[in-house]
Amino acid sequence: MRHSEVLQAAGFTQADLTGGSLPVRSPIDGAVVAQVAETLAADMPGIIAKSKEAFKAWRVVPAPRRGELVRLLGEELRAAKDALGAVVTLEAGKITSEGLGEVQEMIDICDFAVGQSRQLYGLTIASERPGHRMMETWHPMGPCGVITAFNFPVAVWSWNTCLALICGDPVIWKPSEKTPLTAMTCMKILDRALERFGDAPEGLVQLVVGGPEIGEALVNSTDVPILSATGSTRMGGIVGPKVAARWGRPILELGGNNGMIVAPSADLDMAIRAIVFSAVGTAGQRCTTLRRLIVHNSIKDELVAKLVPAYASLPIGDPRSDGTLIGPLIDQATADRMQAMLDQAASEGGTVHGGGAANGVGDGAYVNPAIVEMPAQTETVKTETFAPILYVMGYDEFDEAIELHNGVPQGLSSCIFTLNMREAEAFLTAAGSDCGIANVNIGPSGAEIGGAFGGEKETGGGRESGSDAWKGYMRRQTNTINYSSELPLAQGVKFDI
Ligand code: UN1
Repeated sequence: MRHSEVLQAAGFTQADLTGGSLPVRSPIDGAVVAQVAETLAADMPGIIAKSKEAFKAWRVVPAPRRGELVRLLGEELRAAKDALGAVVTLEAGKITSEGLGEVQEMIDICDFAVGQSRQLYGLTIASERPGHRMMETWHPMGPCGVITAFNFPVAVWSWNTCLALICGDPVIWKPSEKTPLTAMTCMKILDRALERFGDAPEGLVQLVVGGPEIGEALVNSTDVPILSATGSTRMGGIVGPKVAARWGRPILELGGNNGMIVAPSADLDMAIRAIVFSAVGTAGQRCTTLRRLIVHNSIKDELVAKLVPAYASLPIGDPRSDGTLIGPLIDQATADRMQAMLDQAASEGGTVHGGGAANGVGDGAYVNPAIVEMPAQTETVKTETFAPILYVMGYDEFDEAIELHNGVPQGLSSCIFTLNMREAEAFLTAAGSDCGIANVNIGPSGAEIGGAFGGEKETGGGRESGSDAWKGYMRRQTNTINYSSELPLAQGVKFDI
């Protein structure tokens, strides 16, 4: 399908796509596919005020009823899966199967959140005082700002929005300036769910499109108590302290530098499949992408000798075509940075296999994925480059592998390939991986929504998606109820008047 047909199928009108100040390029061929309208910074106070009003109404809607809206959103997403997936491919350059996979991730979190809407459980706590009862209650927090990145332009919004909605919080969404069309498509889909729902307050979910000053208004407003931001560590380093300084709650999901330890007992065929998917899938532009391979020296040469030809045979090209496994990078600047980092790694003693522009592919930023054998974990290896570069390092002792693995500033995802249960278990202990996600015999990317998603250190500490991440969108209240006719004080304090 041509770009215009994809946009038409997603429900765009000419008016949506023309006349605005923000050009939108498809990484597939660099074509400008739309000029969309941007939100004015001057409009942000009104947008935030509207969200505050919506909060007053939404917070008292029973949570299972709020879940009904998310259930309807899940239905609408199912119906729009192909259309939205195609816009993800058009605007983010993902291969068709990954574009659809991202929409499936949205559907999955809808289902999760619907169930969760009936399980916003607090504890009942034994009181030390006679005739007293203690409990905790979870209440809605208020407007939730959601700042998302280009690489998962819709799924990350849905993780945050589905939980925020069932928790009673309105949402103001600022997508990446590179991917406003996927965001606008989501809003069209959500509108259909809102219409079927009937009586949701106006402004429950608002989209703001534009540059940093738009995001800044969300970051700085005390009327936006929760600010969830996904993107670079540099961005998080600015956003996090600003939100904290005004006593807001940041949920940060920042850079990763995800590693895999390959132990001597590893099933190498399985490891190779996992390595290739997690290192070159999404053209190396997932925050969970595999970037470091820490391989036992006894199998390192064999593994590299198998990986290099496997890499060379990967189909690179138009992400819409059947069989393509590697689509374009988001833009040429990313390809240039990849090349600069490969040059830097070579100057540090690295042996580079692959890299460079993929010839004969088209007008987008198509690159050959690269494997770089490194003599040590240098500064270049410790830096997250959002491109398909896989650094390979050797180890002799298991403890050395763990040390190398944890010896980077980021802490998102990690894994080990081993059939030795002692190593597998040790990797998951307090002295093992220091990441938010740690896997055994699975690559570091492609997490399911059921688990809490996020990581430590420079990754920012936030948790989104499954498990009890919903608690990040609510305030906890501890309640003590006295049903006796006495007024005993805790800790045995006497204060008779
Ligand atoms: C991201 O790259 O920001 O685990 C999110 C994964 C996906 C989510 C990635 N489920 O790779």
